[in-house]
Amino acid sequence: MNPTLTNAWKELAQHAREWSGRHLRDVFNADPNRAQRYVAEACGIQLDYSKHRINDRSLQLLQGLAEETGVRSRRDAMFAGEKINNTEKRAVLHIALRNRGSSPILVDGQDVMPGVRKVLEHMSAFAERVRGGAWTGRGGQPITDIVNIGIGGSDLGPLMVCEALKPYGHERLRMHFVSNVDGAQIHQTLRKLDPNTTLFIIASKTFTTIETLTNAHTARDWFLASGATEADIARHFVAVSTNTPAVTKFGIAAENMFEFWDWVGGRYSLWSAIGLPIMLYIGPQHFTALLDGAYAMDQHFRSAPFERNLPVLMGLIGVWYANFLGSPSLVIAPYNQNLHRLPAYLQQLDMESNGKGVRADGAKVDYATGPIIWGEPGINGQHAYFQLLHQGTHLIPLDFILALKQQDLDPKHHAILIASCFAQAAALMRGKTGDEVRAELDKAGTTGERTELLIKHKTFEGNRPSSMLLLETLDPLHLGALIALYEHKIFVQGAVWGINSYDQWGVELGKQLASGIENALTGDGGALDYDASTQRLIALAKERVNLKR
Ligand code: G6Q
Repeated sequence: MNPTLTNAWKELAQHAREWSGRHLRDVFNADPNRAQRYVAEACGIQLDYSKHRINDRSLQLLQGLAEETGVRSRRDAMFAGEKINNTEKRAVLHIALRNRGSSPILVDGQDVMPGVRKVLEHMSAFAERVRGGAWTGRGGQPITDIVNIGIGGSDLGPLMVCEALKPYGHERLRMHFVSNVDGAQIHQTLRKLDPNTTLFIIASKTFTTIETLTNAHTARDWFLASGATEADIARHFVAVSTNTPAVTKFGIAAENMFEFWDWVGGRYSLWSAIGLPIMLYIGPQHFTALLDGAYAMDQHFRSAPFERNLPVLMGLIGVWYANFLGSPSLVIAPYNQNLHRLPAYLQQLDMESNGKGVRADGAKVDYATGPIIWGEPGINGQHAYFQLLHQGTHLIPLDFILALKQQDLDPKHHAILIASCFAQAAALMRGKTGDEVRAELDKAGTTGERTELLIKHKTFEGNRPSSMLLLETLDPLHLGALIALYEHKIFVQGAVWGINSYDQWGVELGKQLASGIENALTGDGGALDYDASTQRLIALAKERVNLKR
């Protein structure tokens, strides 16, 4: 449905006018309980949303919008295995991958849970052997290095989680992730490795992705060139895919393939066999805790009332900024170093899901949809992009993410980390008035015209909103819950906007276009189907560099 036709949308548009000219500083001053009231908590994650341009009326209207646009029934349809990915006619069941309940989840009348459990057992048995040293390379030595070759959804999730959970990693195993088809990445990685103790995971849902297959063939050639035989491949190459024939054709035996299903979207797949590198690195027990955390968040999303439901609150606050306050962007600022790949991971998760201009029913939207997601670890961001957030001309809300506790915690470092995070959120909200700057300048002895000039530059408008997401600790359980929180936040927004968050035709286009140009670059023919600019670029590349298939 078109959300702009709902009553709530019209009232929200009206209500948004009340917010123009209102400063969060005054909103806090007027309500001494605001800091306590605008906090929600679930699964060891606290969401403080008090520093947003919202009040009780805004929240009530936004929840009304969720009701009118059918967020509740769509959520239930997803959990029931209905084919809510209508363009690809697929169910959307990453929630089944971490389902700890005993009820079946049906797709086309078939319970998917036995298959899910079987693959998890296959992964665990394999992981135990590799970790324990029983699975050896061709020379009989234990595996020391694991290279995941995959891209997009088959790379970012496992990479982000392995980085986030480094303190839980196996001490003998070094993890490597190769995604880019730029040969520099695979060659630089291979240079460091011993073929006799390296295990490659070829991760591709389709097993047709050119980047992954090119890197996989290069890895196999490198392995064979070291003196290994075709028969040795079985001990050094495993695959994660939905495409058994293509995996077998590559030379990987069926028993070394870990299966998943078309109802797992690439960017939602780290809970499936795509998470194999995670399980190898942190072990089956910690991997199970990751699933448990996500399952707990699934239960919260399914059952908590909207006014205390974390994904619903975050989703609706995002809709408020995108559609009523004119903000096109959201910054992800984790304050823990091990979460340094979280912004990139969430960038894909959100932008590939909700970067859509057509509703599920085929109608073109005439309202903003998915936000532009970007960011870097917050503490580094303070020394870089935060300037624009403080004094630039765009309204860009932030998600501050901070784990209160973590492994490798140095209290002295952690105090500075936490202080910086809280201080930034406070400064963005509060700003700094001209009078405060003047007082500082007076104290420093600055006078006259210079004072007047500096006041203009050193005044911070403030009124810049943010969420504060506090994790009790950064461990597998809380990380699982955090990722699932974002998955469901994206779901809520997609449901309000009436779009299909689970297809990715933009990604498919890229895959199609590259193969046509590659033919033109490596063959004799031109590329007559392309525009003049692209043809000129193709001719230039052909003239300057020797390319081959
Ligand atoms: C994810 C996207 C995309 C996909 C990659 C890799 O949702 O569809 O990022 O994961 O293009 O695809 P394969 O796993 O099929 O190689």
